[in-house]
Amino acid sequence: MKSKSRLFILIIASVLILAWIIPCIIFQNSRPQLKWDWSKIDTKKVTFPKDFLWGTATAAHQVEGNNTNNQWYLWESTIDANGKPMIAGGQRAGLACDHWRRYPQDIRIMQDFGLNSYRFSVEWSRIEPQEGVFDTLAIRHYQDVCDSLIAAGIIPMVTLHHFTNPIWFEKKGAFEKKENIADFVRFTEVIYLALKDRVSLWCTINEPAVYVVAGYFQGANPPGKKDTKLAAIVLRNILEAHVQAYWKIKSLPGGEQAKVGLVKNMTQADPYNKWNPGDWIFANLIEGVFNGTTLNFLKTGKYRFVMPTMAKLIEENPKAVGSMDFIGLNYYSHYNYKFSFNLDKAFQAHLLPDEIKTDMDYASYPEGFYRAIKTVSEFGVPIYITENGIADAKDDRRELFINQYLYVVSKAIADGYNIKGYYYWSLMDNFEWSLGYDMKFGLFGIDMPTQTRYLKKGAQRYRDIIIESRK
Ligand code: GCO
Repeated sequence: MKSKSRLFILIIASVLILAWIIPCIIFQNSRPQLKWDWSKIDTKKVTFPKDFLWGTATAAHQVEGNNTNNQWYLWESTIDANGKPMIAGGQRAGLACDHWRRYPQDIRIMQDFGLNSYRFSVEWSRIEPQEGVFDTLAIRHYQDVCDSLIAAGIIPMVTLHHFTNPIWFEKKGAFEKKENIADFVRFTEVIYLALKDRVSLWCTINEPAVYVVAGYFQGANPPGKKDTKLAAIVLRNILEAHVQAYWKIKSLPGGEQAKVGLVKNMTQADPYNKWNPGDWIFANLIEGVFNGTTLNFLKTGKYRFVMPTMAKLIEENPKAVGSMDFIGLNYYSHYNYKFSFNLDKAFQAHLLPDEIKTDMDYASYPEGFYRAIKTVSEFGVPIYITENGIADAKDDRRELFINQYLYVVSKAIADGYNIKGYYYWSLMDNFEWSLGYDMKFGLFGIDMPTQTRYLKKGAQRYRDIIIESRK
């Protein structure tokens, strides 16, 4: 009898172990969790194409100063139900880096640094302060910025939408309403026609999934909603806005020659423990919605946003296929998730113990950068790294970060991935949205009272790599 019960227990235990391990092996094969031994990698051995674009990236609201006609300006004076300001410490973008006025000085800094491209966003609320009313002086400003860049040998890359909406657009419901997409397409046409003789690289929407998750799921960004069903609708609409803006540009004079792409943030959702099927199930659920929904829509035209018991939206738009001449990749890191029946806990991201921390809520994970490049290469179009950087107030990790992440770019190019340029986030410390000025992403720091820019020691490695790449 004893031997029978032992055999029974052995069989049950084996089945349970297999039911635990086999899914993890399947999950790991589907999404390998790369981990390199950096002690065996010489990150100084990097090479880049001679025509590679070396840039930095900024966004209007974060650097220009005095952007007071968009929803972020209103958000900055909003407090939550507990009386807590929505921006860390009640900070506001305010004068920011005064880039609206100081752009000639900043362009000189870029030129001295050796940069040959600059990604920046056009502030819609400046161009169209009221619905249908366009400010020719604001348009002139961005034409002058482009002329100054070109005169300095710096190629402009323009982002049409970088998180901010004019107040009048926000009041209409912004991208919550499909009919409002036409407003963004009209703005796209006005700006494209105004800058088409100066700009050949166009980013339609910056990080649609971040705009939606932060604004409609987490509630951390405006409009501060936590409505998964609405999030599914807004993501569909803002992706549709990209598609319509792309084809609008293509229909305009010179549009066929313009290079137009979408900027995708590829933060991976990974399991905290790769041998825990529950962690995998939850991580894959988030990965599917944060990355999969957007990537599959652009690849197949099929929009599928499914979060069991929370939201399900499935639609199709064949015009999404081929709506990118390039893909912009923003890469910072991954988040790791632990399964929990308590959804609030389950959606909490975790840091792995052995990863170098940044000042943000994620670690440095250069291997994830390689994974992201591999993922977006599936579109078969050129890749621009439109953002990559580290929040490092002490500037004691920036040089290592630059060495490791640019090693990844060099390795990816050597491995055959078609990467055309790299834009470091960011040129200078700036307004990091809900975290205010506490996060220091800049190559240059700023003494805010005097607005004096100063090059950070850790940033010099980026300049050295650029110089070495041209020898
Ligand atoms: C984003 C934006 C940038 C950020 C940068 C650092 O990803 O949120 O594109 O505006 O400032 O990524 O977080």
